Amino acid sequence: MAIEIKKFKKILIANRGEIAVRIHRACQELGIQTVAVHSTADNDALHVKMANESVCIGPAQADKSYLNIPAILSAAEVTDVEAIHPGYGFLSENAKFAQIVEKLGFTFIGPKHNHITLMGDKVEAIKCMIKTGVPTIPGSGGAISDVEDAVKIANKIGYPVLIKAAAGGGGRGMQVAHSDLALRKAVLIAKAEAKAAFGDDRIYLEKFLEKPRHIEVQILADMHGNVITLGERDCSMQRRYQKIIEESPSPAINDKQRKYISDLCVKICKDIGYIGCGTVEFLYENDEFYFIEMNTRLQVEHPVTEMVTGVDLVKEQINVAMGHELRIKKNDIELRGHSIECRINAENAETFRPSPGKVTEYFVPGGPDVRVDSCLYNNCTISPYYDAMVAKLIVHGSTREEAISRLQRALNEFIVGGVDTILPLHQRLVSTNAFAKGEYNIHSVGRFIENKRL
Ligand code: MV4
Repeated sequence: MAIEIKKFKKILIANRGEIAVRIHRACQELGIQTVAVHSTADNDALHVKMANESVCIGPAQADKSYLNIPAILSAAEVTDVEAIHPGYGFLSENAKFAQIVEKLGFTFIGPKHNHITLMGDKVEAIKCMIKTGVPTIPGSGGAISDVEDAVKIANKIGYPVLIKAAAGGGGRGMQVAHSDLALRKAVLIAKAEAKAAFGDDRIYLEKFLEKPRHIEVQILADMHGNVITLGERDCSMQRRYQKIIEESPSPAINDKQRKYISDLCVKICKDIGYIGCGTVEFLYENDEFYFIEMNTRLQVEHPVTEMVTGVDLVKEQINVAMGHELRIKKNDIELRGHSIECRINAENAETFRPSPGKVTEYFVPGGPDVRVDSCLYNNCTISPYYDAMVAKLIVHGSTREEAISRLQRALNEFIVGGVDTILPLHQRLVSTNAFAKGEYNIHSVGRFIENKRL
């Protein structure tokens, strides 16, 4: 069957903040007009100022605006766009939204809704990976039927074990258990919590990995059967499931391991017929990789991949959605140098309390191989209603050492006045010996905050 090539003239960006700005920039370069949607709290937001048109879709609370499907669809109708880009968060992994967008004749700039559904169900995703031959963490390999089932599996794989919600993801609804007694209690708690949070009480069990790294692979796939991987990102520098520093390539793995996970990801995408951009997440411990989740969206940390591959992921994502073939078809894309991203949250660097308010001074670092993706401008206001991440500082260097010194230099130049940011935390983190050596895991930042050492 011939694939219809569409030419988008106008895209609605169903998001806010730095990612809405990022998507707008890609559209401009492709000669595509943009429509911003916004809440009343975002009347003066940068993404609204930059867009060619804008529509107010509701009050400040996200569920009444950025998550308001009828309001967003109405905005798409009245502005006569061909496509909707969901960004990350909000409606980006809402399969029902993707389905209704397509049903109304718009293009959803993302994967097919059935792939969002598949990967949103963590139990089904793991079953799919087992079928494809992707290594997963020893565990139940499916939903647990009852408490005794859980105890049996735990005794087979050994404690500690981790209980996860099938409808969870991103760390929501997890419980560690170190004994039969604790497990019996945790299963009941986890089920009740999953039921309350997701309306789905299915849970599954895995061996708890004590000191893993979080390594994820970026993929792109088109409608013509081409699948490419664009290297990996190491996202282990995180606090409470929120990544704060990401880098590519991972300082922990070698080229042979890189090729191994890349090949796994190509196989996954080909097996399920995945289209669009996506990320396959692995935990890495003791030289082994284990699949944990697949994200069916553009991610916050996509710029580090762009810096080492030279590929504009957002433009490529839009091109693929129009039915074009990927412009880069070889799978062994060239990875050049090293890139690191620091997420700049408007939070106190010690207490992590959000710090909304007016930005009274704003100076952005510059110089070679420094990039800032941000929604800030001088005298703008950071709203208390949304995520505290207001900017990302991304650097590139020919080596990891060069990238780190450039990052230190750029962090020192960065000024955000009037509100607290975690810039001082970043300065301390990237100046540790452990970070210089690339020796960190998912617990390192938490420990650093407590003991001032990685
Ligand atoms: C794990 C784990 C240890 N063992 N699974 C947290 C988010 C979700 N994507 C999976 N997560 C984890 N799964 C087993 N069997 C530790 C984590 C985890 C984590 C993973 C990635 C990045 C940050 C994390 C922070 C805490 C726990």
